[in-house]
Amino acid sequence: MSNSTNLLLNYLAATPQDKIDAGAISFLANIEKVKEISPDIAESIINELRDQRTHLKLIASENFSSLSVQAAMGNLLTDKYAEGYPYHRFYAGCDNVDKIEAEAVKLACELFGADYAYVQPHSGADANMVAFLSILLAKVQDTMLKDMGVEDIAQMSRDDFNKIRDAYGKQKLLALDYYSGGHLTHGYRHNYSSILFDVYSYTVDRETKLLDLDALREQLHEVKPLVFLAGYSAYPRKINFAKMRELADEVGAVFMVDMAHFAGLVAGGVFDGDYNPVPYAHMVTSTTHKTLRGPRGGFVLCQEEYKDYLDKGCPLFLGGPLPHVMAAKAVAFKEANTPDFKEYAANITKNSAALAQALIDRGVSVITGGTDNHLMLLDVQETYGLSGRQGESALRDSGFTLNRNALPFDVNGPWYTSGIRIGTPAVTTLGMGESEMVIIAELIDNLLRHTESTSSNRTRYETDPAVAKLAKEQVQELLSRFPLYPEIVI
Ligand code: DSN
Repeated sequence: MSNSTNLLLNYLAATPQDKIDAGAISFLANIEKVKEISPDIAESIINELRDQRTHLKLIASENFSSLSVQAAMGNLLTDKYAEGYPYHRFYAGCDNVDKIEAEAVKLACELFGADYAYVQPHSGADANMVAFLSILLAKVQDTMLKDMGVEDIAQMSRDDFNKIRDAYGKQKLLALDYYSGGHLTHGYRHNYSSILFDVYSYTVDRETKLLDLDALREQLHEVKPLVFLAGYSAYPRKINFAKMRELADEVGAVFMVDMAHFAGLVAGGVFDGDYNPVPYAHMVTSTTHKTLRGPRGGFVLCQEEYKDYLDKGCPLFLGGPLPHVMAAKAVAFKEANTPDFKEYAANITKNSAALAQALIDRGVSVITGGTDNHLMLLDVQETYGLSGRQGESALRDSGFTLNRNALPFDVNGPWYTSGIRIGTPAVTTLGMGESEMVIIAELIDNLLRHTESTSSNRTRYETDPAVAKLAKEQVQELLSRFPLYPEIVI
């Protein structure tokens, strides 16, 4: 491979010694090593960097992890099997993985003030599955085993074990409806959660699009679920978890919170007191890569009573843990336990509020009239006569990356949708502030006002070419002031 195409050597030759950065070396060295086997994959990684540098990332569930997080993930730790949990493994040679996982657990507990953390889940969906199964084991299986006087399920007859399996299928889950902002794993019909549970959903209020705790209380008393689940992927307001726990206690439900979206706001102290789920929920699940800004992955926090059940996540459901990702999670938990991260978390919500207000000032229909967290939902059908899919695509053409999203009671369904969801975690990581949010609002609104639906099937659209061109230039100008990974020169 010639030096002219070797990004690492070019970088080293062109960079003054005191400016050389280990993160940049590590990234570029990785690219060169991948290139030796697969130039196409190396090219795609570089192209992804180019894409993220030239598009404004407004996807509410994405962020930019640090190069330290990325470096912890890309190494030989991927080669190690470590089924079990720290210092209790089904494989030999796990001493270093034991230390890594134990450190990640300790840091997660410190960061969130939790009794116990389980950091093996590979995603938020896996974290929810581990939590659901742990609750079923604790509340259904163990209670039945006790009544039957049996200690080990492996010793049970097929008929007796089937009694437990039958009982699992009858357990009720009450969770936020997908269209009201709940996640797929919260009982969506096309998801495993609706196979595992007899699912009941609560919705937001049809008028205000806000959660109505009085209506929810009534529904809880009617359904009496085993699991009462709070948390969301697309709800723009904060939730009073202290109050929700009181409601759960009234009917003896296990209170579970999925904080995947707002874990960074909890870690950074923006959601505190009654709005911090950790002291109130029996079980809290999360991802690590959204507002928390870590590697792609999941984790679960729980109160002491569920600790031993969570530790069975593997072999119960998860395959081998990913030691490289657990190492990166530990790095991210450490990064999040700093004054800088607190400031970052506060800025996410300041930016979100500023962006929502600027859109409202321009006449855009923002669901619930604003936001308390990192995300907002725009009704693009009502405001511009566009489906969410048309809005998403038109914006992407001009340099915005965001996603369409179903709105409460959406008549356009989950594929076309009537909404777009906007989040501020990534642009806040780049260092943008409230004045940039006003610019972004102007660009989005102007572009969508000059976009027309050109097909009855809610797919095709046309944007005024002059407006699209100008928006693209303005996005590039904005991004040039807030470069992504400026230390990496390609
Ligand atoms: N896909 C994530 C989101 O965008 O909200 C949730 O899993």
